Amino acid sequence: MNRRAWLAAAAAAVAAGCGGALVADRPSVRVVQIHTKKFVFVPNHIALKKGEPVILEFVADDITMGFRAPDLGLRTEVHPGMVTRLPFTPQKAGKFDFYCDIFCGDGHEEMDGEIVVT
Ligand SMILES: [Cu+2]
Repeated sequence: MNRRAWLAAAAAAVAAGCGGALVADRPSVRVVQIHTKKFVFVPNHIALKKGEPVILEFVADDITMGFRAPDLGLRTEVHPGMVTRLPFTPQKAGKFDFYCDIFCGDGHEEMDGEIVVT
C-alpha cells in the first residue's frame, strides 16, 4: 500500500468510527425538573407515562426539603446548592400524592402535589 492509499484508508476508518459513535448514542431519558421552596413544589402536578423511564431532578431554591411519594416508593432529601436526581419508571397507572416530609416552617403541612400516571 502506498502512502496515498494508506491515508485514504485511515480517513475512511476514522469516518466510520465517528458514524458508529453517533449511532451508538444512548437514548435520552426524560428529565422532569422540580424546584422546592417555602412551601411549594414547582410544578406540583406531574404527568408521567406508565413504563416510561424518567429522572426526577430536584433543586432546592431555599432550604432543605424532603420529597416523599409513599405509594410509588419514592423518597429523597433536597438540599440547596446541589441537584438531586431520582431515576424512576412508573409501573402502575393512577394518581399518587407526594409531600414534603421535613418540617420547613409554617406552610409545611400544605407542601404537597400529585403525580398522575397514565
Ligand atoms: Cu416541609
